[in-house]
Amino acid sequence: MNILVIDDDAFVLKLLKLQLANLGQPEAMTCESANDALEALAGPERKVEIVFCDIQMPGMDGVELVRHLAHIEFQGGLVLMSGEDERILSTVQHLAQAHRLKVLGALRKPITPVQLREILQRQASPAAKNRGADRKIYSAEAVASAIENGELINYYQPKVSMRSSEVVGVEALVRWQHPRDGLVFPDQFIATAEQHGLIDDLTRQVLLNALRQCRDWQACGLRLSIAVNISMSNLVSLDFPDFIVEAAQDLDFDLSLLILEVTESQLMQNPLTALDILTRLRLKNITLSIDDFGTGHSSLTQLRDIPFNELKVDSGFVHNASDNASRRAILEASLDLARRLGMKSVAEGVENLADWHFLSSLACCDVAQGYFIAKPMPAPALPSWIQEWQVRRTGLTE
Ligand code: G
Ligand code: G
Ligand code: MN
Repeated sequence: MNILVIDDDAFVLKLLKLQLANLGQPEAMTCESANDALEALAGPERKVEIVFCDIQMPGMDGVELVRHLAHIEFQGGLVLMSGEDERILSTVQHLAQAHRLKVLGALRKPITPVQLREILQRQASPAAKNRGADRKIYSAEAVASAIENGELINYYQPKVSMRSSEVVGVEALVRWQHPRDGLVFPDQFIATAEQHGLIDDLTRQVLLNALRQCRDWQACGLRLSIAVNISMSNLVSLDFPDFIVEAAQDLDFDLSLLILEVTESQLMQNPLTALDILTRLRLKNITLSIDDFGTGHSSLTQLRDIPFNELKVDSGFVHNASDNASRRAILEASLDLARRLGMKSVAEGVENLADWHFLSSLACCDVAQGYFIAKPMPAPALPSWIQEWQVRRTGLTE
């Protein structure tokens, strides 16, 4: 493997080179400065597959290097190293991921042989090749025809009550059943739909499918709420609430079961129109949920100005909150905020038993959602999942 190690500390370079040699990688290049490294990366040599990079360096530091790597569209894996505090390290990791770099690890020094081996395996695995920059993004024409041909289907992720552990509802998450590429995820086409005026058609189709599905479940005795994601770009046509009301009337659907999850990934273009639409949706007894709370523009200003009645704490504050002081403080404050504003609270990203137990111990969260409970699934899989959950939940509440 073609590896490049960058650290201003010559001893660290020597040590890492030795450790890599012990793992069958004797050829690693080393650089004492980020400037030298950028030169090496631009050079005619073989393509570098992994960069190990110290964050704290005189001259160009790790944050600047990340910016340059993004600029040259570095396709390899990146490992960040630091002797600094954990929060700086994880901030740089987020920065690199936001730049769509493929981060293989963020490690405190000294790095152990076990950690190194894991990093090398991660880069070698085929899954790594499908992540990050290689992800296919579809054209507007392709997305438009997917909508037209009915190739979009909903997956559903269950939500359970923290008090009783009973299933209370599902969130609809759109997927594209692509005729050649298989199941395509929303991060590969939602942004395109938003940018090319297709999001309204897309959302309307997701909504109709969700309402129909929810009504069918009701007919078999499953009364579940249904949450649908809408984007700010849906809040520009004033007839959006009327469309929903009509659809619900046609299907004889009780709108108190509908939740609309609003994420503000971009700023509102027309705040007055958005507020008009959102307020009318509330008047029609639809629940309005502020999604990914605490991230992006999903903030306190929105809470103050928009009549939300549910708050979804972003998974970034929920998963691993028990052993991370900042996550924990933000999670607790968000749940408290929801309670004081008379809103229902939902915690996203409950990934494991520790997350579940920690959330239970806080005793102020209404609903939980996450891989620990269930991953998003196609509609026909839900009834048998519910049966499994009935067994599993008894062990959790005892
Ligand atoms: O599992 P998941 O990959 O489904 O979803 C990724 C992101 O796509 C999430 O932020 C989710 O809110 C968003 N998303 C999923 N379905 C829809 C949808 O129907 N409309 C919009 N606007 N966003 C969606
Ligand atoms: O932005 P929104 O909250 O709508 O996004 C939901 C997204 O979160 C979907 O992509 C869904 O697949 C994902 N998701 C659901 N549960 C978990 C979880 O426990 N952990 C993580 N990392 N993602 C989750
Ligand atoms: Mn959501």
